[in-house]
Amino acid sequence: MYTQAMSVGPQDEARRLQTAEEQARNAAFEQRIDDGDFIEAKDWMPDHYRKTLVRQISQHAHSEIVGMLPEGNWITRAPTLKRKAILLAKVQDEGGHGLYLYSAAETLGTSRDQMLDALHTGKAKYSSIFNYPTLTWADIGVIGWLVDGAAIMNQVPLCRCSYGPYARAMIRICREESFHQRQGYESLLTMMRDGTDAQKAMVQDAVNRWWWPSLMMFGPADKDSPNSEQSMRWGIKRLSNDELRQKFVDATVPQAEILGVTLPDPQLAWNAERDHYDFGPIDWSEFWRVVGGDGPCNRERLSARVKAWEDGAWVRDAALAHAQKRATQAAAA
Ligand code: BYC
Repeated sequence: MYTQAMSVGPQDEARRLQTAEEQARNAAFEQRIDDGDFIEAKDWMPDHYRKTLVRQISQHAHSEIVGMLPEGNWITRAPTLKRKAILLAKVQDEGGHGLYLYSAAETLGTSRDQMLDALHTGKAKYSSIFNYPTLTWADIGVIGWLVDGAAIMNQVPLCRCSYGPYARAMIRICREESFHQRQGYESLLTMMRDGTDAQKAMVQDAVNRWWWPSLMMFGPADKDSPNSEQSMRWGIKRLSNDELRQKFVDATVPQAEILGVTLPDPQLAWNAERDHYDFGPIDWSEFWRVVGGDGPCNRERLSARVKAWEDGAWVRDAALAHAQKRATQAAAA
């Protein structure tokens, strides 16, 4: 019995060889990452790399389509035809971003139905920011300025992500996000320059409510971010959560000064030694509560998504039936 346990049979030998082969594949993969190569859908990749990408890209896709909801609320109430047309285009863009991202995630072998099922059953995450309500028209401008501004800061480095299909989707998304940020800023500038006192106060109130949640978009502090180290090692993330948050604060403070709004942080101050703005502590308990499903609008957002999915079932059925009919006709011709 003892000798049997010690013996190296053909199966053990195969396992040992497979391990050596796997090690070589892993080393070749790591080398490609170090060389800055793009990894493509058909290339070999470690399971953990694939899972990390599916997690991040699908969460990102969910954020885009859930992100349509708070803004969609205001399409019927936009103050002018011009603002309505801009908002319609923006919300439609977010839907498009979701579709590019679901397609990019599908190249990794996960179906769209699986990803959407995870969203609808509350298993998948989406950005915490979309669990806050849009109470006034100024919120729409502030979402463009701060939320899309934070999104661009986070997403421009993703254009250099090591996974080719994600990186290419991000290039187009970032171009559109840039228009989103500018339209938001311009709408706020109009209210702050030409608006009534009540409108100016409305902008300030919206800034007060969205500032901290926007800083939370970048994710937990680096020391509490379980995925960052490996994702940065693989070139999925190029800059850390804290680095991006700092870049966002540095870029946004001067914009707030031009707008004439204050940011709701008494500790916000230029630090010449660091060459950056210092800012106050983030309420991480609020962040984790919202991520955990208990934010102001989590239930409303999820039920709106589930309803849209259920109400759209007949469209999906009709499209499938039509595609099948065409395929049958083509086969018979
Ligand atoms: N909200 O280890 P960490 C948009 C989760 S769309 C919720 O740092 P990672 C827009 C994180 O998933 C904006 N959850 O994670 C759309 C992880 O949980 P799991 C969306 C968050 O992945 C429409 C755990 O916390 N942008 O802007 O290394 C209209 C630990 O975090 C959040 C993207 O998705 C959060 N804020 O880094 C307008 C960009 N933060 O999965 C605008 C792509 C963290 O381990 N994603 N978590 O259970 C990323 O860059 C990264 O995934 C993150 C997080 C920086 C967000």
